[in-house]
Amino acid sequence: MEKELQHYDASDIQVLEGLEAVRKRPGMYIGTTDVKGLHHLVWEIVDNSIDEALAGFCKNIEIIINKDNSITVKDDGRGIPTEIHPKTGISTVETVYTVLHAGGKFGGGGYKVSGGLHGVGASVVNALSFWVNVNVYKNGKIYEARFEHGGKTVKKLTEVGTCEANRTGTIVSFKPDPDIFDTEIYDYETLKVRTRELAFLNKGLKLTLRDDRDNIDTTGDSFCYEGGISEYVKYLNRSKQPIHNEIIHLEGEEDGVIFEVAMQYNSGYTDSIYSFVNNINTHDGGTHEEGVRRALTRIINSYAKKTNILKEKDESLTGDDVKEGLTMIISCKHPNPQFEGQTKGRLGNSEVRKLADNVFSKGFERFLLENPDAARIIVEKAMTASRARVAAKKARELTRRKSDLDVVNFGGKLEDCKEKDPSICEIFIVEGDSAGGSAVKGRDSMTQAILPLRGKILNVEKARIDKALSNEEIRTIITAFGTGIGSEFDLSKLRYNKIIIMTDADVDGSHIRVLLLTLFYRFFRPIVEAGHVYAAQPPLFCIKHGKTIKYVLNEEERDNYIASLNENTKYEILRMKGLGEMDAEELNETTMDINTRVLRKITVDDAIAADAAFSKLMGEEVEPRRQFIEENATYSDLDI
Ligand code: 1YM
Repeated sequence: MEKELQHYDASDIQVLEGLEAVRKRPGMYIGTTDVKGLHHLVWEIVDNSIDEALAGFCKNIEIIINKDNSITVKDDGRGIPTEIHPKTGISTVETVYTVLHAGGKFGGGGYKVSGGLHGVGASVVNALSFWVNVNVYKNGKIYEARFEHGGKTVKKLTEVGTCEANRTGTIVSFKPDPDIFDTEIYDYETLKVRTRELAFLNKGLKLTLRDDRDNIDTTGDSFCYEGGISEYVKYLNRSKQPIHNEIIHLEGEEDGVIFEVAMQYNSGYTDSIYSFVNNINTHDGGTHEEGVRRALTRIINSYAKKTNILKEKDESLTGDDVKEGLTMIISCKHPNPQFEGQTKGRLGNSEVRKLADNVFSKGFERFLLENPDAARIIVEKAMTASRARVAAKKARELTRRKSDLDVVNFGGKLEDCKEKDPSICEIFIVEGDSAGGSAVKGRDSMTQAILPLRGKILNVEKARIDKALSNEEIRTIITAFGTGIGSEFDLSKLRYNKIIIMTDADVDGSHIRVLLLTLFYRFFRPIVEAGHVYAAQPPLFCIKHGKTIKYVLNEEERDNYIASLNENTKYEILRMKGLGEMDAEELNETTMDINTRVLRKITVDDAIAADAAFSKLMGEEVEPRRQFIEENATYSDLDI
């Protein structure tokens, strides 16, 4: 469809296809008729206002959700032309809203880029609406046209009043047709996210969103960013730690194609690179992204070599090395974009690759030369990433080789279970060798494997993958799980259905548990998400009376139990000291036996929230971590 729309010319502006065609196959024009399609209508109308802003005539756009879930979009552009259109014999407003292939080449002159439906958006919205009302302010007059029931004109463009001589603009209201859409309810947050994004992508343009459905007086949200995509980068990095102050912003134009990029590195290890063409997210990249990536790698390498930060003997930095911790927005405005791929999420225009490379390499090279401090930090970050990549590869090969061997006894540490069917196997990761010893004796050796840990494992939040992999304990865990890590991770290879962390009920135990969870969260997130991770709950007290021995998890249970005892029972309370001090039988009964033990499932409901919590907990800041461990020292709860 995209192709067909892009290959018409001005002489084709005639009724090629009635709006009925749009109603018959709405999916062809707006993708879906679910809640997504419903919201899509708004952006088709807003697109016309944005085009007017890009042409330099519009500064303010207002979007309002009305009481009846209809939408109003207002702009202060020139107003849609009101004259009779020579080709159709009806007003241009009516033509734009009722003729499917009108738009695009209309009006002529000015800078015009379009995403999405390339100018047919207004007629598509009209076709899929119960009613549409258009008002144009221009020449001191107010004009109005109205369409109902899928775009049938019920009021031709008419003068309905006067306005201040210098006021211009367009106001469009529409109510989506309930016969077409599965839902009629607009979601404010959905509209807000995209409204904010459009403000970032179109610097200086003010976009306002308001919800008039509730009776409470809402002022809505207003977005206007003079810094454009630079402010977008700043926004994305808001809860991260940038490693240089400046946000690098580069811009260039050639043959009507505007190309812009903004970037800043943060101390993290992942990248956030988003690219747009005519304000549309190009999820699958394309030539604009390729040009930048190529130039970024080339320029950092040449700078690093020139300044001798990268030595002769060093390996060249790869594309992956230079994007570690990079937050970047690429925005291209193109008069004739070719969207490719299954979901049209890839820019295909080959000339853009060169433009992107040129603009980026010139500007970025200059930035590095003018900001030697930032340049050094950026290059050194890429070099650390490079070293980590090389070391991680070696370590991965090592663990891979190990896992090819008989895993039963590797490293002499893992006491594996006999059963091979993962669905009934469990692994206990146990704090300390002595508890490990008891656990081995007390386990059900058919289905329960034991992996004792010596002391504390490495804090992986603070360490890169290479350092983590050089840690013996971590390597053993990776090999035992069988899933691999990183790009090689495969959940289906997990060798145990339950991974049970068994640590003492004290501060050290809590600390080890948090370290393990951090490791799992960073390297084996799908295992946590799939609910395979548990914390064992060893008892804190043992109550003996007569021949009875009762284990309880905490003070509350202890007190309740004692209260339940017969008044003249002469009883004894023992505080359990640690896993290591229990004998095999005790450990089995209290903590391991599937019939008597208490396990707590570790869940990650919200991966993003968990990530933030882990960063806070495990990052550089000592105080929040200390507080957390102290608060959790009673072993009562650990909610990630
Ligand atoms: C709330 C929706 O549609 N604004 C809008 C649309 C147009 C113009 C200005 C406009 C464009 C041109 C010249 C031009 C459109 N005009 C046409 C067409 N807001 C909204 N604001 N003069 C005014 O492109 O040259 C289509 S959209 F085709 F008639 F020119």
